[in-house]
Amino acid sequence: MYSAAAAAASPPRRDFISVTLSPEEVVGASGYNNSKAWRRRSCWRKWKQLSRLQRSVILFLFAALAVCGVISYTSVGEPWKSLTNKSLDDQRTDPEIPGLKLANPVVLPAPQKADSKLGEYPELSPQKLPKPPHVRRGPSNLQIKPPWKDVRLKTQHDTSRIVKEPVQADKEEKMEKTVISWRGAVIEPDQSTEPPSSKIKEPEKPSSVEGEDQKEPVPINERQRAVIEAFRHAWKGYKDFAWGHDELKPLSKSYSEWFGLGLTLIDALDTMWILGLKEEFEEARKWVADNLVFDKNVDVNLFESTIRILGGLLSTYHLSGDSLFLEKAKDIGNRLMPAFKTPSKVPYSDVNIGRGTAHPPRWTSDSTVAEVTSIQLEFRELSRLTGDEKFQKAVDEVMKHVHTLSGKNDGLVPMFINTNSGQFTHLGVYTLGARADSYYEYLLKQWIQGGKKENELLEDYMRAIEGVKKHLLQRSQPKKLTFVGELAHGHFSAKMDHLVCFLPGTLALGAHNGLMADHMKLAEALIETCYQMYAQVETGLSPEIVHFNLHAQKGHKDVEIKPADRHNLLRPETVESLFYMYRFTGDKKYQDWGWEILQNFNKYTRVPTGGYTSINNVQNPSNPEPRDKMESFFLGETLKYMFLLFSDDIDLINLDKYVFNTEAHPLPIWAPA
Ligand code: DMJ
Repeated sequence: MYSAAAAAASPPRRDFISVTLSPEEVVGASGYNNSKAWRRRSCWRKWKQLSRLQRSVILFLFAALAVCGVISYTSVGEPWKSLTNKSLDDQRTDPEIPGLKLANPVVLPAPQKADSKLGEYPELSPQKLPKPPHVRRGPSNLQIKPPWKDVRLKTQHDTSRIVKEPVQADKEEKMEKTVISWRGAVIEPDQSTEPPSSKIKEPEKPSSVEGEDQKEPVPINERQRAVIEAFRHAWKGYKDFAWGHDELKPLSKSYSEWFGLGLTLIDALDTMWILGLKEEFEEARKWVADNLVFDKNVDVNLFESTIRILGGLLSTYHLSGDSLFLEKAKDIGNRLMPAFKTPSKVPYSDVNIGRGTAHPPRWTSDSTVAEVTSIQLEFRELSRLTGDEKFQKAVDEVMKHVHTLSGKNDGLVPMFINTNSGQFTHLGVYTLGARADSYYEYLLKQWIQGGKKENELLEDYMRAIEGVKKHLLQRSQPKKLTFVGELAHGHFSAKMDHLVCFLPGTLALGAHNGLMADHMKLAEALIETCYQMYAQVETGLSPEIVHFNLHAQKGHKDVEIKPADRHNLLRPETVESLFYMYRFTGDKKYQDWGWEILQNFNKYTRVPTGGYTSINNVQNPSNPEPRDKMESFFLGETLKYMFLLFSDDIDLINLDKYVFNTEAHPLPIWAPA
């Protein structure tokens, strides 16, 4: 474990070079004569006295030094340039929370040509953050080690990786260099510009088998052990009373069905893998092999089944290398495709996976914006793995369409979109909570997944964050917490869903990937707020929705809770953001906050006979009113992010290699072609 104090106390390591001088070389031994002519003569004499071999060695050393000098100049040059640029960028931003300085409306500069005015914008470079104190052991092509040795690598792919033809490479090089710039962040898609979809030719291998490294497993710590214990307790309830069903009802010792597809089991597969729960994983795998059948006359929600089932199967395939999960992923992916058969190609919300028919909800022909724009990571990855373009084409089309739509407010999107017209509906209401949240998350994450080449995604993301700063940020009283409110037809509401707490993590991820430094500052402020949404409540657990006080009133905290909003569904967003914040800053307070939250989950939501339950009243510690339901995301997300938060091993799902979908299923970042 890292200790900043210990590091500061330990003396710096010193290296010594010993030089032996002959007596006449010692100053004073032969008298001091420092004339230029004497020094030149003496050097030449020395040189002549050397043997031929000695002279060759010295000349060779000089040549080697010169080569090293040239190499190190070029590699030091870039970071130096970006550091200089970063400080320029910093000068342009507000020293506090830049978003609160709303006086200057931000305008997205028109795309610049690479050769014009480039000097005006700092180059995009990974933000320099204090190095976190994590253990890094050796190279890590494989970020995560299988939790046991006899791992079954059942992959049946014998296909080779795509080999880029020289002609294509040449073509790319000659392409016009378009530069996307956003107040200082400049993206030069120099080798890019071709949409990834057109490059899909052959299936890819799972990331787990691409490069086995020799990394030793990092021992788990006490807090991680506590997460494992919590997981086992939850799993016991599921196994005893809900095995193979969607969700556990831990109090009534029964289950509820949503799609009838073993939702909790599938959502939890990769968590078990990451936590190293071999037996549990094997048992669950057997259920998938023997019982998971998608040929069922059942309506499923496209978004929910994509992020939980398709996402869960894909990530488990990557981690385990077991082709069973890819086969199942292909099956469900194909069965979800009818959703895209709409006049506008904006998908319907529901699909009957047995009949191959899709439809919107009964009362409307609208879909939710977050739902149609947060299925992309999964479908794109399915195309990459299968070599079948149709999945990616369908979801990319939705993004391209949404990119061009009117009705946005400085990058902020309405909550509904019509599947016939393809237009936004219910205009004028903007939130980062329910129905819009993961639209923003997936803009950034798709850009990262695709190797940071798809400029429209980045452009939309950057514009949206500026929109958040301009329209939705406010400060509460008395603690001056920065929060993200909502805008309804020009009226600001100080309401914030717990769902919005994904945002600090996403902002931090963007900053880690080279976006503006003020995103990180905003992330720091917002995660503090999300933590306060727990800390200021009687049970230490956040309600579903809070309202912030904009005016100081005696005896009032920052956070107000309405009776209808005081439930807690065991949601992950705050823990998720704590995980990102700890990974990128190494600040242990984030782990401590997560630890508090875990203890409060144990105190108020744990059911003695197995499982955890959502509660109705976070304000009543003596009776939090259990709701009798354990959501699948408690195992899929909340406990997984807890475990990762408490880990000091940055290779345990390395964030430069994996991107998490919105249900915490890690998918590989595509390597550059
Ligand atoms: C999850 O299904 C996903 O995180 C989704 O993006 C939002 N809702 C739940 C968790 O709260």
